[in-house]
Amino acid sequence: MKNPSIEFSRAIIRKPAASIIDGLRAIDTGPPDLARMNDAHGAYAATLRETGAEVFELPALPAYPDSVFVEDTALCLPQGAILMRAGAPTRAGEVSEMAPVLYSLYKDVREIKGPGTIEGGDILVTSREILVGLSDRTDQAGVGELAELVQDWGYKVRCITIPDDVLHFKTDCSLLDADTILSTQRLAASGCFADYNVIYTAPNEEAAANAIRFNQFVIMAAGFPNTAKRLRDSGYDVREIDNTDCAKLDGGMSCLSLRF
Ligand code: CIR
Repeated sequence: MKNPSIEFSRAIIRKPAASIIDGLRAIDTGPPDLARMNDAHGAYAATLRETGAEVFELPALPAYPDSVFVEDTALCLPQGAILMRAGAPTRAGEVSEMAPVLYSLYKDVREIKGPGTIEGGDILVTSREILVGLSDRTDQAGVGELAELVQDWGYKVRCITIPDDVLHFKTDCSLLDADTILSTQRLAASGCFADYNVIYTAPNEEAAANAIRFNQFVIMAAGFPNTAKRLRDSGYDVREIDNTDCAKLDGGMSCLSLRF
């Protein structure tokens, strides 16, 4: 049977805009290089397509520097889609840009209306539950509203406290298969994954944790050889994509797509 947490027939991505140089970041390590980011984005799209999935590529949105990180705008489930409510004020308008796309693809689209906030990067859907990290972008009220919206679809929502200096929950973890999570030690230390198998990122490779399992591939950022080896040794078919420029904006592999 299909596992909708790791098997997908569609993905939505958005081209990076030249305004990406104004994207949000915790620490400024210099401007991202648009040409190199476009190359990496193309490689990412090609890898998704290689699995047989249909990939919808939306045009760049210069008014929203962070709009390449489409994951934060919505949660896509087999039963329907839920439009998020961004915690970052400069990103709020990205949700209304995504809304018509999801209305055209889904019969049931629901909305986080607020006052709480919640961003897709804080949500990990496993085969048994929806885990949501409380971050600077996602608050209790946002999680509560999500829990109400997905209740009739049969989902249980569990709140997780994440380390202070981590942007989103999924900055530090990814689902690898029905029972297995890739995580940093600092995130898993709270015991939040006690009921799962956990593969840890290798020492000093915390930035490898934001990966995606997309059909047959685990797609991860390039440059983390020890974590890549751990994954390959565990039997995963790993693809590595240059994440140099997204990383300057605290983004990674999950942020770049909505998968359903
Ligand atoms: C932001 O700070 O919102 C963007 N610069 C990065 C968003 C990364 N998205 C994600 O982890 N899902």
